[in-house]
Amino acid sequence: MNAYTPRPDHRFTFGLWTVGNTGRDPFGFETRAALDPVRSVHKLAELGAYGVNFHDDDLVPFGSPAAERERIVKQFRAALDDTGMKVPMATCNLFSQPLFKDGAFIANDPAVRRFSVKKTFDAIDLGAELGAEVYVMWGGREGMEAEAAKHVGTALDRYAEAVNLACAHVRERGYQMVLALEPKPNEPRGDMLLPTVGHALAFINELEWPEMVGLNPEFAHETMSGLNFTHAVAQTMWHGKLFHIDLNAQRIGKYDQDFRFGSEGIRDAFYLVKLLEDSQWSGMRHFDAHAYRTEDEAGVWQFASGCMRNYLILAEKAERFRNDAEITAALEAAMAPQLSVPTSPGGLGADALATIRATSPDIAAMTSRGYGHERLDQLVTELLLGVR
Ligand SMILES: [Mn+2]
Repeated sequence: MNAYTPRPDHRFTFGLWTVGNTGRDPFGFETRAALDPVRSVHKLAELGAYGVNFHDDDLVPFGSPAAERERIVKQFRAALDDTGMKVPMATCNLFSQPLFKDGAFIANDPAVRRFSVKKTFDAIDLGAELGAEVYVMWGGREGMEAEAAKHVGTALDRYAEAVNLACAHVRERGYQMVLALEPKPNEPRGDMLLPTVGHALAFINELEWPEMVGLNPEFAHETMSGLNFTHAVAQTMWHGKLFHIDLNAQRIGKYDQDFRFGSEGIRDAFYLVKLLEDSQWSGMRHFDAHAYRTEDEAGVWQFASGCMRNYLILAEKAERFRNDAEITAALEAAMAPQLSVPTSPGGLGADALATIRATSPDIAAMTSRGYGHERLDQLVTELLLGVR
């Protein structure tokens, strides 16, 4: 046991689909056997995780009869009881079955849309049954390749309608559950709706019960577009909409990699962990990632441990950042604390506007000053490289 040993109070969670990933990709078949969800629960508990999350079909295979569903859920619940593992989040697979080829909530065929909403209701019920308080909505097939086939504004009408129906179901059943939309720019569709955090935040304002809906931003998804994930999460928090988070690693410009957290983009991962820890974010540290295709089951558990261990190492670096006197001095030299000073301390009234109009700063002094960002950034780099 040491400072980097995961414990349940660190609130690390994994999707059943993450450790259960069989290594299949668009060019090759499975490289390892599927994992029994019960085994994943026991193994993750042993490694120090807090809980597991799942898509409906990860736990109960698509099309299972009611008796089979009951048997599986009973076994799974027994594993949770044995280990103390929780199910903080649930979600619905609306992308694997061929019937979703034209979309789920935005399929042109109303029958496909109605079935997608019904499947969502069932997944919400299954999640609620196992204690989930967050329901994630990733629209894996909500997009298109043939631009002519779907009008985007009308598709957004149908998308909003489906999210509203899900909210109505939660309200009618009286669940303590919020919904979290997960943006992604592309993959598997050529272009997907709600491609970024910004698009999704704006979409929430058009919903029937916007207070019930927030976001589940994912490291890989914003990074695929070349966007700064930490900024996306910070703005999501600023709107009070960070309901869940998907942690993994990704290089800009590549296919959706879903690598072990911290394996790529260490600097970006550091600023993200620093943001979550500095703001004492109370949610789960959820990993939506999978082991490399080269791995056997032992490699899968190395992958899971690595995700948690990297988070804890970066959390310790964030604490060192806070307590490092030279970094604090460099932040002061950069005037970082003054960003909290309002531009107009007097507010928005006539006097305050007059004060702004009368301002006459020392332009030459403002022009000539340096902010010392080179020194500040080098200090952070040395912190991350382990030499301070
Ligand atoms: Mn995800």
